[in-house]
Amino acid sequence: MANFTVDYANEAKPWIKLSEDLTALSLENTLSLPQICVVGDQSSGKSSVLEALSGIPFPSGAGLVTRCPVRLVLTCAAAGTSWSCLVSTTSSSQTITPKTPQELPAIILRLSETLTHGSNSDLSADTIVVQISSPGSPDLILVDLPGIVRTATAGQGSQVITQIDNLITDYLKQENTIILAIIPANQDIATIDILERARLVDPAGERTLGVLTKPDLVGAGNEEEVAAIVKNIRKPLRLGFIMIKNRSQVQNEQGISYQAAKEDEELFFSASSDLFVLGSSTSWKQQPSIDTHQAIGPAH
Ligand SMILES: Nc1nc2c(ncn2[C@@H]2O[C@H](COP(=O)(O)OP(=O)(O)OP(=O)(O)O)[C@@H](O)[C@H]2O)c(=O)[nH]1
Ligand SMILES: [Mg+2]
Repeated sequence: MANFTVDYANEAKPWIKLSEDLTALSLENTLSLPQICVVGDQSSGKSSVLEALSGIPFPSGAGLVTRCPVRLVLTCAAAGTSWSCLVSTTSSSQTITPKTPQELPAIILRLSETLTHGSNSDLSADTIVVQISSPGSPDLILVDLPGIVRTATAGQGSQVITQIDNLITDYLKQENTIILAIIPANQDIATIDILERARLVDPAGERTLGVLTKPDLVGAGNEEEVAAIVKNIRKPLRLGFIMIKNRSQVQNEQGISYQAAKEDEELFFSASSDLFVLGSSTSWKQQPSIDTHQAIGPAH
């Protein structure tokens, strides 16, 4: 395992460096860089999954929250170096240096507002780049994207739908993008088109993983249907599905910590494995955690 980690880090580092150089030149989307992207409907829980995966807090909540791509570039620093972070955008030379991860959501929201010229219903294809360097961190690029919008709401022009569509397609079609297709478990999967969109760009299913969110909101009587998805029966994917429970809106408002949310998730799954008729297999509850929250920064 240690060898794998060292080999992986050696292989990933030049890519991360290339990504930084291309981003500085606003060319990050012209070459296909290895990266993990979260895609799915608005409010499906994309940013929450990214936060659970990286340990880095992202803005999340009701309505249209993520309004431009947020590229999180994690690099492993030499032992003894302290946590450092630099936030920038691809459309300006302004940089911000947060002291702790907890400052990030507010900074990201502020920059989103600048990129969308103060309109909270608008979107921007300009990217917010968060570069974090810390000893013990994996070398990884994760991208948070705005959600798919089907109908424009008050204050949004209909061009928003096409704008998001094009933005998502630009990321999906890159051959080195791992697609985390985020699907709320409390919605009928027949109404979710992200799997079809992923299939168009990844017909062999080599880089698409299904992630079911909000299992705590599944309506009574629908558990078997959800279990059939997790067991890869209902909408089979080559890489299958995992299920993850993140903070609810109420827990967000209560400000419960990352650690407390993880414990709550553990409790939820141990109490509801019978409910979802998932049997003794443990693969369904393995999370895509890269266990970075301790390595990446001060506890939060
Ligand atoms: N109950 C419950 N709520 C969740 C879960 N995951 C996310 N949420 C809530 O769902 C809402 C949307 O979560 P986000 O992570 O912001 O979703 P998103 O897909 O990034 O949203 P946009 O960026 O606006 O498209 C928030 O209020 C979260 O607290 C979950 O597993 N269970
Ligand atoms: Mg989001």
